[in-house]
Amino acid sequence: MQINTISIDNSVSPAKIEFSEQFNVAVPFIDRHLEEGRGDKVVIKVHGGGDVTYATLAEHVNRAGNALLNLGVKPGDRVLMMVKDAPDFYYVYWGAIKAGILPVPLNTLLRAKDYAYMIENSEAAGVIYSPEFSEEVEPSLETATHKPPTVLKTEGPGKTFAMHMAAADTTLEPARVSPEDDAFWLYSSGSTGNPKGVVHAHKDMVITSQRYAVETLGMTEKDINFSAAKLFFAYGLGNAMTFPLWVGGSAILFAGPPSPADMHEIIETHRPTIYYGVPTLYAAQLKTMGNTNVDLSSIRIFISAGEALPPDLLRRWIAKTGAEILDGIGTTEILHIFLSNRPGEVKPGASGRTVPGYDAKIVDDDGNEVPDGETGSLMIKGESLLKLYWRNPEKTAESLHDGWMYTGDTYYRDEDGFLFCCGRSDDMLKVGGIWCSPVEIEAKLVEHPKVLEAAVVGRADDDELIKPEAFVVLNDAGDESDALKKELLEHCKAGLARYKYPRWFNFLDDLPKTATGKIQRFRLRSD
Ligand code: 3UK
Repeated sequence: MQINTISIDNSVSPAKIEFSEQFNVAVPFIDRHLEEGRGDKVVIKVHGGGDVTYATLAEHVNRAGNALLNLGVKPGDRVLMMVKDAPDFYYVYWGAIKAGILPVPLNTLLRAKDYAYMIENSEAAGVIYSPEFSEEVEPSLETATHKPPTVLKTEGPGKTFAMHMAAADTTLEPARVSPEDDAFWLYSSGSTGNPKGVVHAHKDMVITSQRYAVETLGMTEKDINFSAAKLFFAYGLGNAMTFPLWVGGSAILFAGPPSPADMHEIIETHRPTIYYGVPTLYAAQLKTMGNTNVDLSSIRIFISAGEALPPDLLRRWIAKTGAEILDGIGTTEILHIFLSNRPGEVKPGASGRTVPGYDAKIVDDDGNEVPDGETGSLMIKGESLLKLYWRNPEKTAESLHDGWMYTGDTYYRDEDGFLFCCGRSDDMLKVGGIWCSPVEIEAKLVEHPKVLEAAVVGRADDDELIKPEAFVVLNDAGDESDALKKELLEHCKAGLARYKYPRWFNFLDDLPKTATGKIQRFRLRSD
């Protein structure tokens, strides 16, 4: 019997992908490259030093998997990762998967309160974190009512996961699992309530890599991938890890925040062939390029996702660089991009057409498909959809219908089959490509002693990119001042993830509400 293998039949379109009954995804993504003679090939280029070959990767993945098992973590257990973009991320993630343990990469920009919730909600057996994030991770471990038995920093002074890896065996039998078994989780935010654990199966990374990276982008082992979006996002996870590992290519990793200057330096130094950004960053890069010449000639494909790429920004980018950007939409639940523009076939303002293997339909409130040109709710069918939301059967039932998933986005389709995004069907915002819940920012504002009530909506900035705007009702109307706006700004910056603070503040006498007292955010939007 074949185990841990995939067969791809290219004679049909889309290609037919079949998995062996026993299938651990770490085998084709990690071990296969040694069999295919890539042992000495560099898979990870770390900006600032330290290349990793496929052979070193495979050895460290085995060590990491064994280290987790030696520490008492069991197959099926969850290990939360607050790990920066570095080879450690690959080791912990794939070591866990190979051992049948579920890695859960978390957004490293979050705060202690967010982590405490995820530790409790996942009942994690382990937490592995980069020392850079101690300030938020350590207090979360103190306050969480669930205490993960294994807590280790990746590196640094004291006991580290690296020490456990060094002491562990270099060979590891892949856990016997099936293509449909749980492989890893990601957390996704919602407009109300807490983040939800999105459970993905072993087969899902094969699907996204084959459907998007190979069949849509034509990625090969020659490609050098550089993602401004970090590995902990589903977007970055595909760009900078699963896609290169699928095709036998390589990725450049950079642990710092994605400033335009650093992006340009890395591009010129390491000469990537595929670059993945978000609209906010492309806008910032354009501003920086106004004064300098940047050599982007190594890049054959520029990609944008996370939020819609404004047509004017795309036009300005093409005018300046001569290169197009491929906008595509993905979600954590579908794991990667399922609608995309193609090289040479870009429509400004569109998310593109369906990626092979995915079907899209746009439906009205009764679930009936609407004619082309009419807006409705975007639903997607495909092979990489989440299995379920962890311990949230209501949300699972609400989102999944006969293999179709509600994305929560409003779209229309034109006569050429291009799909255009018209915004969210809920109040959620994407700020710099990252989820931002108005409810969370409102709750933070209301914590301030002078604030009675608050409402937060999205407002387009000069680049047509959405940022949070706050409408605040004060306890004492007489307190309205610019000094108080500044105080509220500092209050938000101190208590929320960095990207979530409101960029504009307004004072109102009262908020627009429904008869049942629900805030009508749409009445505050300026569009
Ligand atoms: C919005 C877009 C318009 C949209 C993601 C690439 O962003 C990703 O996943 P998330 O779960 O957010 C999903 C939501 O973000 N969105 C993303 N891309 C676009 N809206 N145009 C776009 N190009 O509201 C969607 O529902 O954070 C992006 C790959 C994998 C991903 N998970």
